[in-house]
Amino acid sequence: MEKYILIIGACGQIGTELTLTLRERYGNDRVIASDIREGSDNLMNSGPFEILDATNYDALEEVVAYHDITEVYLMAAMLSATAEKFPMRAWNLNMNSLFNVLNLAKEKKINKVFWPSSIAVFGPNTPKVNTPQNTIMEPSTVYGISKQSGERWCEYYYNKFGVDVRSIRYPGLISWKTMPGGGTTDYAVEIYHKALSQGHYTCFLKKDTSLPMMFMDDAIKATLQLMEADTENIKVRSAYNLAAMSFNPEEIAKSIQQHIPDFKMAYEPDFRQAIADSWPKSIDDADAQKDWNWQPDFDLERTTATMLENLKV
Ligand code: AKB
Repeated sequence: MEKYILIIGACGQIGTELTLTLRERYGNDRVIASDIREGSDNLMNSGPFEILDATNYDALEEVVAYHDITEVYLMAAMLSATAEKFPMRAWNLNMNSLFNVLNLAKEKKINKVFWPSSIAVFGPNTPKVNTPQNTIMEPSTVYGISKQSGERWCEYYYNKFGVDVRSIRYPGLISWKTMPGGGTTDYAVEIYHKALSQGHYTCFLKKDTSLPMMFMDDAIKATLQLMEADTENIKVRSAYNLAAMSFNPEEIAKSIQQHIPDFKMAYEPDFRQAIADSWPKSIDDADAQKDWNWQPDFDLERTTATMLENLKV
């Protein structure tokens, strides 16, 4: 059967790069990008695009039928910092879009679903270092609660209805093509832009706040590896832990100073500090390594070199 892919939230930080990579892999016409607004030129000009609100089931069903969609990547979500400001909007967007996609798969209108989870599923009572796949969770943020609930529903739809849904708990993602929006780990992208444009950055987290992070190329690689893995190898139907590197703001500043010696960093922690403090410092991704051969390519040094190289004018 021919594969036709729909990306929901295609104009966001992950969606943009995922769409471009899937288009290279499967052909521009087989990958339909969608979002509630238009995106970057390279995304808009490289293949089909639909304006789509994924919380509207009828609109989603129509796009899926029109394009003969077989697989959906649901990348639309409200992230941790914004979700604390708009709890009900976050819950409605994050949960209703997921139910709509899972129900399409349950009704056999699509065959396969990717849905992103996050390290935000973990909470203050979770072991913080090398956080295992299965452990205490108890998320304390609106976003984390929605992601943990989403994981439970994904596993339920797999067990009860045989829905082939696959998921990853993404760490903070670092990319140069599209800015993140509304997350707690966004500082690790903003810092490179500010280092190049102003030579200094004021960080909204304390200097010793370590968090799990990953360069976007690794995140896309993992996503495609998971989606292309044989069904019998997928043992986790909630979401896989995934790791690449962990660092704190002081360490990323030092890695930038290797390239820009005069770069200065200041610290003014805000409400996002409490969110970061509730998350793990590092992640144990042994299951992803074992089940679908996960290995990252980018450490902090390579990430910094690649970010600065691509962002400099
Ligand atoms: C956020 O900071 O909210 C996200 C995430 C870790 O899921 N980047």
